[in-house]
Amino acid sequence: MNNSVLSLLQLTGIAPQLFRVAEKVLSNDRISVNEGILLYTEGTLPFLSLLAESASQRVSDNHVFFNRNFHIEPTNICVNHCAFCSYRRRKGEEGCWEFSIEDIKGKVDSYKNSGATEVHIVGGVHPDRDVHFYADMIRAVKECMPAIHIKAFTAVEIDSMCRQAGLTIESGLQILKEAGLDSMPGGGAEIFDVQMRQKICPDKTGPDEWLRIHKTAHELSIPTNATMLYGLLETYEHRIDHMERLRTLQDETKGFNAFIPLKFKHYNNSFSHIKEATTVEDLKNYAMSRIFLDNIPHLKAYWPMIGKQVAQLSLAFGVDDLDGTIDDSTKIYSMAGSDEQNPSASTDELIAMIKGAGKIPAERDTVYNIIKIF
Ligand code: V47
Ligand code: SF4
Repeated sequence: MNNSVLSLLQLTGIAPQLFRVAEKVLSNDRISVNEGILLYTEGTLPFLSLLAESASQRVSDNHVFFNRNFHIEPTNICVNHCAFCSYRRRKGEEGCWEFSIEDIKGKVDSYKNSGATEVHIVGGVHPDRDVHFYADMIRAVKECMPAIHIKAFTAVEIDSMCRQAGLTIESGLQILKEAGLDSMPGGGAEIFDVQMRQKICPDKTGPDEWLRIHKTAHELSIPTNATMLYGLLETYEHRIDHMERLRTLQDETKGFNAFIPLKFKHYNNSFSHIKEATTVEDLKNYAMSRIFLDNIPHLKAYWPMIGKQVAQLSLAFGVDDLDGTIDDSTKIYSMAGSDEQNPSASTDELIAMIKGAGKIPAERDTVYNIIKIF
């Protein structure tokens, strides 16, 4: 099959250096940093789609995954000052919130009979909530829904909550794991280049520390995801550098489940003057992520950020995961101007999106065990 694809590609008259990279991808060989940059700059959309779909088929065999989940954002009070953030508030500022553990229990209770298998908990870096507070929160969630998978806290939140308790990352993560933390989401990675970070998130946990926290989680058998914020000042070289660092860690630990490119949304933040990436750029970026990250099993399109139509299109560009039902429970993107102001999708809607793209819908748990094929 790959040989016939290569013959077809030859007929289209693509440049010899692109043909050689295509040969590598179609034979399951890893591409280099320079080849990644070449594909980003020279690869056309149909060409990248073809390569990304071939890479995706090897992992997911035409399945597209989703789960039933809801989000809890415990607070939007944050000590950091990321210039792209529309969500952060100072303590006492209008529009801030900080849920107590009782509040969180009430929210979880309302999902008891919803069929949700996962709760995603991410929020701001609170000035005075430490690891013990968050361990209590996790225990309270498990008390309400003992079978729920808790995917919680970015490396940036973990970094701060451990420091506040005077604990190492390893001890802090161990405490959270014993309380019931099952996995970690991929946020806070932004773009790893330090000069870029200086401009967009100067006081956030740095790239080496972000990677070290994920490595420590993997060593404690806590699987994690990884993200990349794109469409904000960075170059293709920065994106490939970011993915290269993730690919290197994944070779070592195999602890990342999914990669999630996060499209910069510009409403109501210090970078509102920057135009958002085009849909063509979104699709190219998904394809490149699938092609370059040959060792991270899944590629997720986070539909509340890009909208359901682009998410459906992304299924032809290497994406094999649409996240979940989410159920109107996240504010981080609606406050940054996402089209999805009240993000919620029924399972029927997700199934129709996947079937409409010619793929097989598969409901999964957080760690990609298949629950049901539709
Ligand atoms: O790290 C904040 C991003 C992330 C904006 O692991 C923005 O399954 C775009 O961790 N425009 C947090 N992005 C969200 C997160 C996440 C989301 C979905 C799935 C998973 C997963 C994890 O949100 C932050 C930051 O990169 N973000 N503001 C903005 N204006
Ligand atoms: Fe805080 Fe996260 Fe916003 Fe940065 S992106 S200011 S860490 S809430």
